[in-house]
Amino acid sequence: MIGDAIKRTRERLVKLKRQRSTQRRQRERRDTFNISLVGYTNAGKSTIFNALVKARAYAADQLFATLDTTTRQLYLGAAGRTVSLSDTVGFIRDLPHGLVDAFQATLQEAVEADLLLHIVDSSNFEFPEQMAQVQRVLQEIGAEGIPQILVFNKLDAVDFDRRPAVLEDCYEVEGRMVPRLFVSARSGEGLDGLRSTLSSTVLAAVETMTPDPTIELPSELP
Ligand SMILES: Nc1nc2c(ncn2[C@@H]2O[C@H](COP(=O)(O)OP(=O)(O)O)[C@@H](O)[C@H]2O)c(=O)[nH]1
Ligand SMILES: [Mg+2]
Repeated sequence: MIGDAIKRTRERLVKLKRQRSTQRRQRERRDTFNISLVGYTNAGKSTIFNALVKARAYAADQLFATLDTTTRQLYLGAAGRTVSLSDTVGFIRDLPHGLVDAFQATLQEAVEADLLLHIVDSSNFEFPEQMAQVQRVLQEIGAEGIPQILVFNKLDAVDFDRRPAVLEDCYEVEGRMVPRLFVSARSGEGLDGLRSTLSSTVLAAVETMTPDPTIELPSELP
């Protein structure tokens, strides 16, 4: 009987521990600024993620190379802040049966983000359709209202005569003007610009998020 009681208590402990760590993770998410990389499969999300955090998430020319979300802390020197950056799987339509559950977790990260980096393969002639598909998925999961920055990647693979004159501008996405940057995760071009845009965006967002300490709350309810 004592052996049974010990076993049951152990099991309860394990369960409690798991609940605790889930709660801690949720608390941490609330207290940090969360950025999620979204975009069509093969746009270069994992490569940009690696370049920004210098981690080694798997980048490969294949569908669904990464099924689960990878999250790393990213220090933005210009903002004097650490944010959390999440790599996600590609937002491709018509998911193969059985993969939907695996995608659910990664899509959840996107919904809970404070900012979405929408990565686009600018060397692919079908990028407008791919962007539209990503927007549709964002809408389906209720993430269409989250602020976005468009990162037009693979600038090194864009033909010389199609190269944009300026590397930072705005681009219309469903009637909204969204900040856009051209980068090459491969050559590193534009990544410093991306870091400084992230810093200023995070600073501006955090300023409006932090409650004004000069406003006094009533200490007693009438
Ligand atoms: N030419 C070029 N290829 C890139 C660039 N960024 C990523 N790639 C390649 O595009 C493929 C897909 O990259 P990956 O990061 O796995 O894309 P993801 O599916 O969006 O995560 C890989 O073969 C990368 O090496 C880039 O800036 N230029
Ligand atoms: Mg990837």
